[in-house]
Amino acid sequence: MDTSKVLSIQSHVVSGYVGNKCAVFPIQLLGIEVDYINSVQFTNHTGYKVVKGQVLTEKELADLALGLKENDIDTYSHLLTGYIGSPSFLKEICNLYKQLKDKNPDLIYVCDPVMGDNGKLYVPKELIPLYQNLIVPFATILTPNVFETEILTGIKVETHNDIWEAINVLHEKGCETVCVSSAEFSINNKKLWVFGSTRKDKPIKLQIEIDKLPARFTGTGDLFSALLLCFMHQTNSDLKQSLEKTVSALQAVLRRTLDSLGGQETTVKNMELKLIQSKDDILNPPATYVATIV
Ligand code: ATP
Ligand code: PLP
Ligand code: PXL
Repeated sequence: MDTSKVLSIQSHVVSGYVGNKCAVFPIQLLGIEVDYINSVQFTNHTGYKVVKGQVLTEKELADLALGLKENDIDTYSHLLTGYIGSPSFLKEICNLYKQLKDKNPDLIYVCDPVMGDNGKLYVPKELIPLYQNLIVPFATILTPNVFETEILTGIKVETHNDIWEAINVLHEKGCETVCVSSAEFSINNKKLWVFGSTRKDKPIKLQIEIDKLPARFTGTGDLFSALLLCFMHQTNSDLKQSLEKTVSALQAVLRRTLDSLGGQETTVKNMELKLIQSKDDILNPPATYVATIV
């Protein structure tokens, strides 16, 4: 029996799909147990004109961690984190990581170091050194985008070579597996690239080229990290298969989301991911993308 259990700490939205709403369904569908802490409870993601709701404080997170510990229900195989809005909350996540690691030395930490995109930082800059010093050395799998890769390493990424150099720096800082979840290069703005590298057991470097769809989605980074966690587990950490399945399932979700528009113009509401409707593609990703070994 699979005794794996994930603890996912991410946003909850009442309506729509980001954060835990993107992560919990695929993880359960793929047969892994998941407990989840909602770092915020908002009506919807922040791209809508109004956002109402509550933010969990670091003290409240510490309280939940203590409750799990005191009942001896804090044994997890995986910790998954995404968008974190404040330095003090990130520090409390580090404390919780230590608690879970003490309980299970084989704990796998999948961290999406959400800080920004396209040259724009959307978290307080005080989070940067915390990710650099407290998270990168401990993350088993890190899923930054290209901008976050630059911030974490100080390397300006303009070419594929720069990506590999930056990924090596992250490995040297202690991170076992790095997957750059999306990168664009000015030389070809119709393509997106995903890069993956592991230095564990059998080191491998991979890339996948994706045709960029003509739309802006929300929640795709969160879905990427959740799927990668599941497929790494399912394939016994075969990074090539895991990246291929992750990208293939994700692209199927995005295509279904676009197809559902049936020609209507895109709105923030009709661009919510068609995640539930894509359950078969998540369960058995079509073999549409093949990773190139670099
Ligand atoms: P994070 O900030 O969480 O690290 P990210 O910025 O890398 O995430 P996205 O840019 O949303 O997240 O990309 C994640 C994945 O979503 C990509 O690997 C790609 O498969 C898919 N994706 C996102 N937008 C598009 C698009 N317009 N066309 C095709 N694929 C897309
Ligand atoms: N603002 C907040 C509060 C977020 O949580 C996020 C997501 O990570 C963003 C902005 C960025 O969203 P996107 O990845 O769609 O640019
Ligand atoms: O995926 C990112 C995300 C997470 N959490 C909240 C968001 C968003 C993106 O907009 O608004 C609350």
